[in-house]
Amino acid sequence: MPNVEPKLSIGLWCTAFAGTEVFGSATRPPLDPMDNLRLIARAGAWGFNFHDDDLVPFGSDVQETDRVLQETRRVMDGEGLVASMATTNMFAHPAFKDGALTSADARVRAYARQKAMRAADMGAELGCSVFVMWGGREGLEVEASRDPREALAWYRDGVEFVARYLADSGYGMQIAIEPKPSEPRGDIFLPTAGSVLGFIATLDPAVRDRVGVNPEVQHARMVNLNFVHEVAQCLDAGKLPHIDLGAQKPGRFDQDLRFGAEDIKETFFLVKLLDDAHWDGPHAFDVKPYRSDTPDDLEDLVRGNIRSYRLLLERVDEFRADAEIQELLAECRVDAAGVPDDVDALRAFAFDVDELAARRLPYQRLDQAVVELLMGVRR
Ligand code: GLT
Ligand code: MN
Ligand code: MN
Repeated sequence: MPNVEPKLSIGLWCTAFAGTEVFGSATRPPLDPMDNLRLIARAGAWGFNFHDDDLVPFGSDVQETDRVLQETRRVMDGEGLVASMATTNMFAHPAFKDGALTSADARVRAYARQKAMRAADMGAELGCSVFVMWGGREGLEVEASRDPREALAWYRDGVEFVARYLADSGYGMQIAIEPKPSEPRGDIFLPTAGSVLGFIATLDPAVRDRVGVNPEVQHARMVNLNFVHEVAQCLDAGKLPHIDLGAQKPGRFDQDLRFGAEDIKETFFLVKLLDDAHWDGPHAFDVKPYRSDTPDDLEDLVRGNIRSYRLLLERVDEFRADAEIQELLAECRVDAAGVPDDVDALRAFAFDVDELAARRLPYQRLDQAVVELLMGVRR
Protein backbone atom coordinates (compact mmCIF):
# COMPACT_ATOMS: atom_id res chain seq x y z
CA MET A 1 0.00 0.00 0.00
CA PRO A 2 1.29 3.48 -0.81
CA ASN A 3 1.72 5.85 2.12
CA VAL A 4 -0.48 8.40 0.42
CA GLU A 5 -3.24 8.08 -2.17
CA PRO A 6 -1.95 10.45 -4.89
CA LYS A 7 -4.17 13.33 -6.00
CA LEU A 8 -3.75 13.13 -9.78
CA SER A 9 -4.67 16.16 -11.85
CA ILE A 10 -4.11 17.53 -15.34
CA GLY A 11 -4.15 20.97 -16.96
CA LEU A 12 -7.01 22.00 -19.21
CA TRP A 13 -4.34 23.34 -21.60
CA CYS A 14 -2.91 19.83 -21.96
CA THR A 15 -5.96 18.12 -23.42
CA ALA A 16 -6.97 21.34 -25.23
CA PHE A 17 -3.59 21.62 -26.97
CA ALA A 18 -4.60 21.69 -30.63
CA GLY A 19 -1.13 20.93 -31.97
CA THR A 20 -0.01 24.40 -33.03
CA GLU A 21 3.77 24.81 -32.90
CA VAL A 22 6.53 26.76 -34.58
CA PHE A 23 6.55 24.64 -37.73
CA GLY A 24 2.93 23.59 -38.05
CA SER A 25 -0.65 24.62 -37.52
CA ALA A 26 -3.36 22.96 -35.46
CA THR A 27 -4.12 19.27 -36.08
CA ARG A 28 -7.21 19.19 -33.84
CA PRO A 29 -10.25 21.48 -33.52
CA PRO A 30 -10.68 23.63 -30.38
CA LEU A 31 -11.95 21.74 -27.33
CA ASP A 32 -14.79 23.38 -25.39
CA PRO A 33 -13.69 23.85 -21.74
CA MET A 34 -16.79 22.11 -20.33
CA ASP A 35 -16.31 19.12 -22.65
CA ASN A 36 -12.69 19.16 -21.58
CA LEU A 37 -13.66 18.95 -17.89
CA ARG A 38 -15.97 16.01 -18.62
CA LEU A 39 -13.24 14.25 -20.59
CA ILE A 40 -10.75 14.67 -17.74
CA ALA A 41 -13.28 13.35 -15.21
CA ARG A 42 -14.19 10.40 -17.43
CA ALA A 43 -10.54 9.45 -17.73
CA GLY A 44 -10.34 9.11 -13.94
CA ALA A 45 -8.45 12.22 -12.82
CA TRP A 46 -9.01 13.62 -9.34
CA GLY A 47 -8.68 17.24 -10.40
CA PHE A 48 -7.90 19.77 -13.08
CA ASN A 49 -5.66 22.84 -13.40
CA PHE A 50 -6.32 25.93 -15.43
CA HIS A 51 -5.11 29.30 -16.63
CA ASP A 52 -7.65 32.12 -16.47
CA ASP A 53 -7.81 32.12 -20.29
CA ASP A 54 -8.28 28.33 -20.54
CA LEU A 55 -11.67 28.66 -18.90
CA VAL A 56 -12.85 32.19 -19.70
CA PRO A 57 -11.86 33.63 -23.07
CA PHE A 58 -9.33 36.48 -22.86
CA GLY A 59 -11.04 39.87 -22.55
CA SER A 60 -14.36 38.57 -21.15
CA ASP A 61 -16.26 40.91 -18.83
CA VAL A 62 -17.28 40.22 -15.21
CA GLN A 63 -20.72 38.86 -16.14
CA GLU A 64 -19.31 36.39 -18.63
CA THR A 65 -16.63 35.33 -16.16
CA ASP A 66 -19.24 34.66 -13.46
CA ARG A 67 -21.41 32.73 -15.89
CA VAL A 68 -18.51 30.46 -16.91
CA LEU A 69 -17.46 29.93 -13.30
CA GLN A 70 -21.00 28.89 -12.35
CA GLU A 71 -21.15 26.50 -15.27
CA THR A 72 -17.74 25.10 -14.31
CA ARG A 73 -18.95 24.56 -10.75
CA ARG A 74 -21.99 22.66 -12.02
CA VAL A 75 -19.85 20.39 -14.19
CA MET A 76 -17.36 19.85 -11.32
CA ASP A 77 -20.15 18.87 -8.92
CA GLY A 78 -21.79 16.62 -11.49
CA GLU A 79 -18.53 14.85 -12.34
CA GLY A 80 -16.95 14.84 -8.87
CA LEU A 81 -13.94 16.77 -10.17
CA VAL A 82 -11.77 19.08 -8.04
CA ALA A 83 -10.33 22.41 -9.21
CA SER A 84 -6.79 21.88 -7.98
CA MET A 85 -4.58 24.67 -9.27
CA ALA A 86 -5.21 28.04 -10.89
CA THR A 87 -2.70 30.16 -12.75
CA THR A 88 -2.61 33.17 -14.99
CA ASN A 89 -1.51 33.23 -18.58
CA MET A 90 1.14 35.94 -18.64
CA PHE A 91 2.84 34.69 -21.77
CA ALA A 92 0.48 34.41 -24.75
CA HIS A 93 -0.72 37.96 -25.33
CA PRO A 94 1.63 40.21 -27.34
CA ALA A 95 1.52 42.71 -24.46
CA PHE A 96 3.81 40.25 -22.66
CA LYS A 97 6.22 39.92 -25.59
CA ASP A 98 9.13 41.21 -23.49
CA GLY A 99 8.14 39.99 -20.04
CA ALA A 100 5.24 40.33 -17.62
CA LEU A 101 6.31 40.90 -14.01
CA THR A 102 9.85 41.63 -15.24
CA SER A 103 8.96 43.82 -18.23
CA ALA A 104 10.94 47.05 -18.38
CA ASP A 105 7.57 48.71 -19.08
CA ALA A 106 6.01 49.43 -15.68
CA ARG A 107 2.55 49.48 -17.26
CA VAL A 108 2.98 45.88 -18.41
CA ARG A 109 4.13 44.91 -14.91
CA ALA A 110 0.99 46.49 -13.46
CA TYR A 111 -1.22 44.81 -16.06
CA ALA A 112 0.37 41.45 -15.19
CA ARG A 113 -0.50 42.03 -11.53
CA GLN A 114 -4.07 42.88 -12.44
CA LYS A 115 -4.38 39.71 -14.51
CA ALA A 116 -2.90 37.64 -11.67
CA MET A 117 -5.41 39.09 -9.19
CA ARG A 118 -8.32 38.22 -11.45
CA ALA A 119 -7.02 34.69 -12.03
CA ALA A 120 -6.58 34.26 -8.26
CA ASP A 121 -10.20 35.34 -7.75
CA MET A 122 -11.26 32.63 -10.19
CA GLY A 123 -9.10 30.03 -8.44
CA ALA A 124 -10.49 30.94 -5.03
CA GLU A 125 -14.05 30.84 -6.35
CA LEU A 126 -13.53 27.25 -7.56
CA GLY A 127 -11.70 26.15 -4.40
CA CYS A 128 -8.13 25.76 -5.71
CA SER A 129 -5.38 25.19 -3.15
CA VAL A 130 -2.44 26.30 -5.30
CA PHE A 131 -1.69 29.32 -7.50
CA VAL A 132 1.14 28.57 -9.93
CA MET A 133 3.34 31.30 -11.33
CA TRP A 134 5.20 30.11 -14.42
CA GLY A 135 7.20 33.06 -15.70
CA GLY A 136 7.40 31.88 -19.28
CA ARG A 137 8.14 35.36 -20.61
CA GLU A 138 10.26 36.48 -17.65
CA GLY A 139 13.56 36.45 -19.45
CA LEU A 140 15.43 37.85 -22.41
CA GLU A 141 17.28 37.23 -25.62
CA VAL A 142 19.23 40.50 -25.61
CA GLU A 143 21.43 40.56 -22.52
CA ALA A 144 21.98 44.31 -22.98
CA SER A 145 18.25 44.91 -22.59
CA ARG A 146 18.23 44.89 -18.79
CA ASP A 147 20.20 44.51 -15.64
CA PRO A 148 19.23 41.04 -14.36
CA ARG A 149 19.39 42.34 -10.77
CA GLU A 150 16.73 44.91 -11.60
CA ALA A 151 14.61 42.26 -13.34
CA LEU A 152 14.84 40.03 -10.26
CA ALA A 153 13.83 42.96 -8.03
CA TRP A 154 10.76 43.53 -10.23
CA TYR A 155 10.03 39.81 -10.11
CA ARG A 156 10.23 39.88 -6.31
CA ASP A 157 7.91 42.91 -6.12
CA GLY A 158 5.43 41.10 -8.36
CA VAL A 159 5.43 37.83 -6.42
CA GLU A 160 5.16 39.67 -3.10
CA PHE A 161 2.27 41.72 -4.50
CA VAL A 162 0.37 38.58 -5.52
CA ALA A 163 1.13 36.87 -2.19
CA ARG A 164 -0.16 39.90 -0.29
CA TYR A 165 -3.25 39.99 -2.46
CA LEU A 166 -3.99 36.34 -1.61
CA ALA A 167 -3.48 37.01 2.09
CA ASP A 168 -5.55 40.22 2.13
CA SER A 169 -8.36 38.50 0.23
CA GLY A 170 -8.45 35.66 2.76
CA TYR A 171 -7.57 33.09 0.09
CA GLY A 172 -5.82 29.96 1.36
CA MET A 173 -3.93 29.30 -1.89
CA GLN A 174 -0.19 28.66 -1.82
CA ILE A 175 1.93 30.22 -4.56
CA ALA A 176 4.16 27.82 -6.48
CA ILE A 177 6.78 29.39 -8.76
CA GLU A 178 7.61 27.13 -11.71
CA PRO A 179 11.22 27.19 -12.94
CA LYS A 180 12.21 26.63 -16.55
CA PRO A 181 15.63 27.30 -18.09
CA SER A 182 14.51 28.55 -21.52
CA GLU A 183 11.69 28.41 -24.09
CA PRO A 184 9.94 30.53 -25.02
CA ARG A 185 12.62 33.05 -23.96
CA GLY A 186 16.26 32.52 -24.88
CA ASP A 187 16.95 32.58 -21.15
CA ILE A 188 14.30 32.56 -18.44
CA PHE A 189 14.99 34.04 -15.00
CA LEU A 190 14.80 31.45 -12.17
CA PRO A 191 15.85 28.52 -14.40
CA THR A 192 15.94 25.71 -11.82
CA ALA A 193 14.28 24.62 -8.58
CA GLY A 194 17.42 25.71 -6.73
CA SER A 195 17.18 29.21 -8.23
CA VAL A 196 13.57 29.49 -7.10
CA LEU A 197 14.48 28.33 -3.59
CA GLY A 198 17.23 30.95 -3.45
CA PHE A 199 14.81 33.60 -4.69
CA ILE A 200 12.14 32.65 -2.13
CA ALA A 201 14.69 33.18 0.63
CA THR A 202 14.91 36.84 -0.44
CA LEU A 203 11.15 37.46 -0.21
CA ASP A 204 9.55 39.61 2.46
CA PRO A 205 9.29 37.31 5.53
CA ALA A 206 5.66 38.41 5.91
CA VAL A 207 4.72 36.50 2.73
CA ARG A 208 7.56 33.98 2.38
CA ASP A 209 5.64 31.09 3.94
CA ARG A 210 3.06 31.31 1.23
CA VAL A 211 5.52 30.77 -1.61
CA GLY A 212 7.04 27.49 -2.80
CA VAL A 213 8.23 25.75 -5.96
CA ASN A 214 6.35 23.96 -8.73
CA PRO A 215 9.13 21.86 -10.28
CA GLU A 216 8.48 20.12 -13.60
CA VAL A 217 10.14 16.89 -14.74
CA GLN A 218 10.61 18.12 -18.30
CA HIS A 219 12.14 21.48 -17.37
CA ALA A 220 14.87 19.83 -15.31
CA ARG A 221 15.55 17.13 -17.88
CA MET A 222 15.88 19.75 -20.65
CA VAL A 223 19.16 20.73 -19.00
CA ASN A 224 20.19 17.27 -17.83
CA LEU A 225 19.52 17.81 -14.15
CA ASN A 226 18.59 15.01 -11.77
CA PHE A 227 14.93 15.83 -11.15
CA VAL A 228 14.65 13.51 -8.15
CA HIS A 229 17.31 15.58 -6.40
CA GLU A 230 15.61 18.84 -7.38
CA VAL A 231 12.38 17.64 -5.80
CA ALA A 232 14.24 16.35 -2.74
CA GLN A 233 15.66 19.82 -2.22
CA CYS A 234 12.18 21.37 -2.40
CA LEU A 235 10.88 18.81 0.10
CA ASP A 236 13.86 19.38 2.37
CA ALA A 237 13.08 23.11 2.38
CA GLY A 238 9.37 22.45 3.05
CA LYS A 239 8.65 24.21 -0.25
CA LEU A 240 6.77 21.75 -2.46
CA PRO A 241 3.11 22.79 -2.73
CA HIS A 242 2.70 21.31 -6.24
CA ILE A 243 4.54 19.28 -8.88
CA ASP A 244 4.29 19.06 -12.68
CA LEU A 245 4.77 15.57 -14.09
CA GLY A 246 5.57 14.35 -17.58
CA ALA A 247 8.50 12.96 -19.53
CA GLN A 248 11.35 14.41 -21.53
CA LYS A 249 14.30 13.24 -23.56
CA PRO A 250 17.31 15.06 -22.06
CA GLY A 251 18.78 18.15 -23.65
CA ARG A 252 15.91 19.02 -25.98
CA PHE A 253 13.07 21.51 -26.28
CA ASP A 254 10.26 21.07 -23.75
CA GLN A 255 8.58 17.93 -25.06
CA ASP A 256 5.86 17.49 -22.42
CA LEU A 257 5.69 13.77 -23.18
CA ARG A 258 3.34 11.46 -21.31
CA PHE A 259 4.39 10.50 -17.77
CA GLY A 260 6.58 7.40 -17.78
CA ALA A 261 7.47 7.68 -21.46
CA GLU A 262 11.18 8.28 -20.81
CA ASP A 263 13.76 7.34 -18.16
CA ILE A 264 11.57 4.90 -16.31
CA LYS A 265 14.15 4.41 -13.56
CA GLU A 266 14.39 8.08 -12.63
CA THR A 267 10.60 8.30 -12.89
CA PHE A 268 10.27 5.37 -10.50
CA PHE A 269 12.56 7.06 -7.98
CA LEU A 270 10.51 10.24 -8.26
CA VAL A 271 7.31 8.37 -7.41
CA LYS A 272 9.15 6.62 -4.60
CA LEU A 273 10.53 9.89 -3.22
CA LEU A 274 7.10 11.54 -3.11
CA ASP A 275 5.53 8.53 -1.42
CA ASP A 276 8.47 8.05 0.98
CA ALA A 277 7.97 11.69 1.98
CA HIS A 278 4.23 11.10 2.54
CA TRP A 279 3.75 14.07 0.22
CA ASP A 280 0.07 14.70 -0.37
CA GLY A 281 0.07 17.74 -2.66
CA PRO A 282 -1.47 17.74 -6.13
CA HIS A 283 0.40 15.58 -8.66
CA ALA A 284 -0.26 17.46 -11.90
CA PHE A 285 0.33 15.97 -15.32
CA ASP A 286 1.60 18.74 -17.58
CA VAL A 287 1.78 16.85 -20.83
CA LYS A 288 0.86 17.37 -24.45
CA PRO A 289 -0.93 15.06 -26.85
CA TYR A 290 1.07 14.16 -29.96
CA ARG A 291 0.25 16.26 -33.00
CA SER A 292 -0.78 12.99 -34.61
CA ASP A 293 -3.47 12.34 -31.97
CA THR A 294 -7.12 12.70 -32.94
CA PRO A 295 -9.65 14.07 -30.42
CA ASP A 296 -10.56 10.46 -29.64
CA ASP A 297 -7.04 9.81 -28.38
CA LEU A 298 -7.11 12.52 -25.69
CA GLU A 299 -8.78 10.35 -23.09
CA ASP A 300 -6.07 7.73 -23.61
CA LEU A 301 -3.47 10.40 -22.83
CA VAL A 302 -5.06 11.18 -19.46
CA ARG A 303 -5.73 7.53 -18.62
CA GLY A 304 -2.22 6.49 -19.60
CA ASN A 305 -0.59 9.05 -17.29
CA ILE A 306 -2.74 7.98 -14.37
CA ARG A 307 -2.13 4.30 -15.01
CA SER A 308 1.63 4.73 -15.28
CA TYR A 309 1.75 6.66 -12.00
CA ARG A 310 -0.23 3.97 -10.21
CA LEU A 311 1.83 1.15 -11.72
CA LEU A 312 5.02 2.82 -10.54
CA LEU A 313 3.51 3.12 -7.07
CA GLU A 314 2.96 -0.65 -7.14
CA ARG A 315 6.64 -1.08 -8.05
CA VAL A 316 7.52 1.12 -5.04
CA ASP A 317 5.58 -1.34 -2.88
CA GLU A 318 7.56 -4.20 -4.38
CA PHE A 319 10.82 -2.35 -3.75
CA ARG A 320 9.90 -2.04 -0.09
CA ALA A 321 8.91 -5.70 0.13
CA ASP A 322 11.89 -7.07 -1.79
CA ALA A 323 14.04 -8.93 0.75
CA GLU A 324 17.24 -8.82 -1.29
CA ILE A 325 16.93 -5.09 -1.99
CA GLN A 326 16.29 -4.38 1.67
CA GLU A 327 19.28 -6.49 2.71
CA LEU A 328 21.52 -4.71 0.24
CA LEU A 329 20.30 -1.34 1.48
CA ALA A 330 21.01 -2.36 5.04
CA GLU A 331 24.54 -3.36 3.97
CA CYS A 332 25.11 0.14 2.58
CA ARG A 333 24.68 1.80 5.95
CA VAL A 334 27.26 1.64 8.69
CA ASP A 335 26.95 3.39 12.02
CA ALA A 336 29.80 5.24 13.71
CA ALA A 337 30.17 2.87 16.66
CA GLY A 338 33.38 3.60 18.55
CA VAL A 339 33.91 6.97 16.84
CA PRO A 340 33.69 9.85 19.33
CA ASP A 341 31.58 12.95 18.54
CA ASP A 342 33.23 15.14 21.12
CA VAL A 343 35.32 17.76 19.26
CA ASP A 344 38.63 17.13 21.03
CA ALA A 345 38.27 13.35 20.98
CA LEU A 346 37.28 13.40 17.29
CA ARG A 347 40.25 15.62 16.47
CA ALA A 348 42.57 13.08 18.08
CA PHE A 349 40.84 9.88 16.90
CA ALA A 350 42.86 7.49 14.70
CA PHE A 351 40.71 6.32 11.78
CA ASP A 352 41.64 3.18 9.89
CA VAL A 353 41.33 4.82 6.49
CA ASP A 354 42.49 1.69 4.68
CA GLU A 355 39.56 -0.16 6.15
CA LEU A 356 37.17 2.65 5.11
CA ALA A 357 38.59 2.59 1.61
CA ALA A 358 38.43 -1.19 1.33
CA ARG A 359 34.75 -1.41 2.18
CA ARG A 360 32.74 -3.30 -0.39
CA LEU A 361 29.52 -1.69 -1.63
CA PRO A 362 26.88 -3.93 -3.23
CA TYR A 363 25.86 -1.42 -5.88
CA GLN A 364 26.13 -3.77 -8.87
CA ARG A 365 23.57 -6.09 -7.30
CA LEU A 366 21.43 -3.24 -6.01
CA ASP A 367 21.06 -1.53 -9.36
CA GLN A 368 20.49 -4.86 -11.12
CA ALA A 369 17.73 -5.66 -8.65
CA VAL A 370 16.01 -2.33 -9.37
CA VAL A 371 16.28 -2.84 -13.13
CA GLU A 372 14.83 -6.36 -12.79
CA LEU A 373 12.07 -5.06 -10.58
CA LEU A 374 11.15 -2.46 -13.20
CA MET A 375 11.26 -5.15 -15.88
CA GLY A 376 8.70 -7.09 -13.89
CA VAL A 377 10.81 -10.22 -13.46
CA ARG A 378 11.06 -10.25 -9.65
CA ARG A 379 7.41 -10.96 -8.92
C1 GLT B 1 2.75 26.04 -20.13
C2 GLT B 1 4.07 25.62 -19.53
C3 GLT B 1 3.91 24.83 -18.32
C4 GLT B 1 3.28 25.57 -17.18
C5 GLT B 1 1.89 25.97 -17.42
C6 GLT B 1 1.44 26.89 -16.34
S1 GLT B 1 1.55 26.51 -19.00
O1 GLT B 1 2.21 24.99 -20.86
O2 GLT B 1 4.80 24.89 -20.51
O3 GLT B 1 5.11 24.24 -17.90
O4 GLT B 1 3.20 24.69 -16.10
O5 GLT B 1 1.46 28.23 -16.71
MN1 MN C 1 4.52 22.99 -16.19
MN1 MN D 1 6.70 21.71 -19.85
